[in-house]
Amino acid sequence: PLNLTNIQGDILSGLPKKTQFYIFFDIKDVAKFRADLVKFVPIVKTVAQVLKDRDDIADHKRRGLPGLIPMVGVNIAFSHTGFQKLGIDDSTLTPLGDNDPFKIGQKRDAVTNLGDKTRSDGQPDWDEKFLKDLHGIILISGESHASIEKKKLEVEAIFHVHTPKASIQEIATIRGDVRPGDQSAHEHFGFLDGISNPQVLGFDKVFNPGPKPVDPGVVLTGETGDPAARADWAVDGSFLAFRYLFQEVPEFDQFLKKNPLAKDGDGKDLTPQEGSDLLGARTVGRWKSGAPIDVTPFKDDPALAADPRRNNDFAFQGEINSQLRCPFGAHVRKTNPRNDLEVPPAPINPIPIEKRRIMRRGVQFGPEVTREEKISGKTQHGRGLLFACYQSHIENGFQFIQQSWANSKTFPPFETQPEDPGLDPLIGQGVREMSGLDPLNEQKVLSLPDFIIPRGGEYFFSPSIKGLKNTIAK
Ligand code: N7H
Repeated sequence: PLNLTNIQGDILSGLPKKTQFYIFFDIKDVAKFRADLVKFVPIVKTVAQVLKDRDDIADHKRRGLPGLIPMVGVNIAFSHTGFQKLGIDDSTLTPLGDNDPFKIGQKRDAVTNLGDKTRSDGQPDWDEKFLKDLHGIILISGESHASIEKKKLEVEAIFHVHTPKASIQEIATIRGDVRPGDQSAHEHFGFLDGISNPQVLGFDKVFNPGPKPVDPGVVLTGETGDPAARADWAVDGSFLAFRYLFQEVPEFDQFLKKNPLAKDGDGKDLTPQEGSDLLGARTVGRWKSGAPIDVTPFKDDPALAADPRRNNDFAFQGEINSQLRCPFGAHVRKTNPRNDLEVPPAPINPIPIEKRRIMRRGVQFGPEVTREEKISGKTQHGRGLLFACYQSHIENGFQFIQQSWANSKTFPPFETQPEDPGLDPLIGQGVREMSGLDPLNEQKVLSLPDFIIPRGGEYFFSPSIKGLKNTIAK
């Protein structure tokens, strides 16, 4: 069984997440940092502790007590340059050597593999702060701003930040917040998120119908299913791929408004509002409620969306080789093609997708859309997703999904279909064109503006507690 007291909490269970600080830091003084880390490790929240927190929250609710119980969680992860600075040999974390995404770092990967736009000097067109080397990230999450502010002061005190004895320097601190009210689990475009994450063997107790559970080594280094040999200290960790993704929400809404579908796939006339909603659902592959369009293609079904036994139970098999129910390029079909790859006769060569699964743990940042933005259709305030996902191999997970699936107009591959699927309409980088948005004219290609723009990121490794305590701290 997995040692849940050895694994950082965000990886398997997700830290409590109403509000989160992402603190990107540089190590200023290696000896001091390693000494300070001895005091920091005890406040790192493990999976076991997150599960205990959840029980406490459930108990609090059961007893009908008011408000939220104060609850914070702290995690830490390091980049390759961070390990270099610390003088720690991380070679078992980079099995691909000089091509390993962890080793080259996301700044270079963004330009060579991910397709991010570049500036004239060849750097990715990112926020300046992310063009520096970032040695690590500290995540602080909790139920209120007051709790995480307090925890941040505690963390800063441990590393003597703002004093001459400082062992780290904060390069950037970004606060993420779930959205208010009934939008709390929805991302900024309005779609329910966090429905489909891999169910992990040896960890999850209840398995809901959906993609088959994965070996723990798909997410955790050194566990069953991770093909790489890892040094002892590097076992039970996970790679954290972070992306600073801005979303142009008013522009997305205007696009849907300007291009409503006239009819659904049954030939039924739609009102402009219904036509725009269906178009939006077909870019994502789910309705805003979360209901998958592969199951309920032309009409939202909020009860289905809310039912964990049904809301992930689909595999694009309703109409093999067809975009009638769900476009090939729809975001959830691109990023988890399910039977498109796994089950003949649809795929040319069946390929298991287990090793492509990622554990998504992002949080929204930025304010709600204002009235002026709604009226003008133009973004005036930065907002989006602090995208974060865990996996045991970046080249199998995040990097592969972005480069080989989202950015590829011929994926998923079908022999019998004349049209290319096109890029992922939300995250695909390149010429964002996509077929299949109109269910009655699958070959029609629509061009889409860039609604999601990467402005930074890095690859980190989130070590086990033992790794932190025995190898990294001193
Ligand atoms: Fe995506 N969105 O609002 O449309 N994503 N995503 N994502 N995404 C998913 O099924 C979104 C991004 C995946 O197993 C849902 O839980 C936004 C990146 C994967 O069926 C919605 C951004 C990558 C899945 C969104 C963004 C992925 C997934 C449906 C950026 C990887 C699960 C909710 C701002 C490279 C697929 C759900 C599955 C689902 C949205 C980014 C991957 C609504 C707004 C960069 C693997």
